[in-house]
Amino acid sequence: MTAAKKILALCGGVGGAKLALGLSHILGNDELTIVVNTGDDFDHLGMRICPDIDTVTYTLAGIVNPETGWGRADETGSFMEALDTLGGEDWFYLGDKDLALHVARTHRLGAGQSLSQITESIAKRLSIGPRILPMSDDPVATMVETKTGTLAFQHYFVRERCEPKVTGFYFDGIDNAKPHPDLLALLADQALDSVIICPSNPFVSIDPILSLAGVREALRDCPAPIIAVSPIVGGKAVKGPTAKMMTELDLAPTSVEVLKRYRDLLDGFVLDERDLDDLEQIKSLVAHVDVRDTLMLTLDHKKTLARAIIEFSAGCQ
Ligand code: FO1
Repeated sequence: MTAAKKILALCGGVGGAKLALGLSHILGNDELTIVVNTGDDFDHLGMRICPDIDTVTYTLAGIVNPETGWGRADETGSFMEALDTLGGEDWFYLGDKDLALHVARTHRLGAGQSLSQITESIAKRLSIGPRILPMSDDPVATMVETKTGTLAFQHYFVRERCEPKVTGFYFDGIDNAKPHPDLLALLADQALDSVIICPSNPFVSIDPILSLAGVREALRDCPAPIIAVSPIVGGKAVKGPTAKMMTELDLAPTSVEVLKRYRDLLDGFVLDERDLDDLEQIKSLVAHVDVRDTLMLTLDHKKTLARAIIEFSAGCQ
């Protein structure tokens, strides 16, 4: 029998959730904790919406919409149709089943439960094994600075379809938000085997987690190897605006630039096999490099990549 592992994954929405799903298949339930960005969270139509937590939850429960990567599979749209008829705000799509989660969460928050308690109880109801942990129980809101003004994240991402040109980001509430205590405890745990930064957007998915008070310091002091998986494949983001944001910020849309965001923290970096042009430069920036097919189109791909990453991280000490 092999010894139990202790793996911490830091994750945003769709891309990160794919690797989290792979990890959940090859690790035991108690071996994996997934800390999720909450900077995308917002209040909408009187409800608290937590897109990245919900994407990870639905993905691990096997009920995510396979076409979008967010929301639920086999969804219906009666609520949106009725809302539209009444002239309600319909730019943010809320399927009927998905709606139940937002209503339940908002109700429980109003009754005084914390986001992490609610997330844990919903995960249990959906028979999810690994622990899904919001980065913080305190509200943090990612704000996108653009050439045409500052936008709340979902307004930029969904309502404006990522069209405005990005000039910067900040995280409203970050100074008053405490990282979830279990995140700090895990980072200080001598038994932790590795920290995996999932292939998520470095600016709006991972940076909010790293910007919480004490998290960067805890990562620097963490005894376990820290590795990041590039969200860039073939010079493009698999999904979402990562590459577009990089270009607008005058950064080349490459894995090298992603690596530079975390360079002070990393022991290892996983580069996609389509980005071999970056290999030499990456080798000069980080101690350990692994080259893989990171596209994760099927469950088998997700499991294969997850297994390879666990093995790679074990050699990054
Ligand atoms: N993304 C969209 O592009 N359009 C939507 O209407 C939309 C609705 C939505 C509802 C619930 C949810 O959990 C996620 C939703 N997303 C939608 C995805 C989400 O806003 C983004 O993928 C993330 O915030 C970026 O990680």
